[in-house]
Amino acid sequence: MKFYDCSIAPNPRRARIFIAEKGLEIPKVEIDIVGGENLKDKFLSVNPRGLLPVLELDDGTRFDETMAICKYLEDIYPEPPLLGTTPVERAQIECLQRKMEFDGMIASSEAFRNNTKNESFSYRSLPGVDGIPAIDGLMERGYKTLDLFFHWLEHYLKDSKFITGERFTMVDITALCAIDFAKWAEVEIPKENTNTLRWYDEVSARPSAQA
Ligand SMILES: N[C@@H](CCC(=O)N[C@@H](CS)C(=O)NCC(=O)O)C(=O)O
Repeated sequence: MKFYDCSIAPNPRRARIFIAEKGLEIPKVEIDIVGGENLKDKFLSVNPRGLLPVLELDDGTRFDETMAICKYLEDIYPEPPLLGTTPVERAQIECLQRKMEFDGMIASSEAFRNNTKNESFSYRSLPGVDGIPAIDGLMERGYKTLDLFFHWLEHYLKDSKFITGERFTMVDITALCAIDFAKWAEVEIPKENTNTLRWYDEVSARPSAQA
């Protein structure tokens, strides 16, 4: 297997943390998104949409979505389980994983990528080859959605150690990466969200968070 990575980017980080939690060593190929390497022919022959991460199998099969990569690895390496162990748990984790991704990851992306004053990214409202110019209203929607993300995250963490209960899962990985991504748009965990702050310190201290 081969993992096409970008060490500073939030979606590759989700997959990297997942891989580290599984204790796997997968050879990495670093692609420089800031320098535009993902939009050059060499990488476009790997993923024509110019997006990272990508997992390539030894037979050349490729997966270019973070969750597809994680689901594949969970099937092949079930321990420790990060996507649930029963049909009910898997469905519950899927519900929350999607909420963290849409309200956290995508909202951070909207807030960061639609800032017309940020010259490095304002010309790329969408990542990859489909980049379109920044759209002001999307930045505002991103910030408003992040408020809701933090509100609901605090609610989920009120009575449990991790977001879905007593076990660390993909939901925690996506939420952690979304929070660190939100900092790019200068949004931090609200000071009064004490459960989220407690959880954030704990998950950030896991060795996988440094992967
Ligand atoms: N839905 C994809 C999103 C992938 C994505 O947006 N990747 C970003 C890095 S976090 C990217 O490749 N950006 C390239 C760019 O900005 O041109 C996934 O979950 O893997």
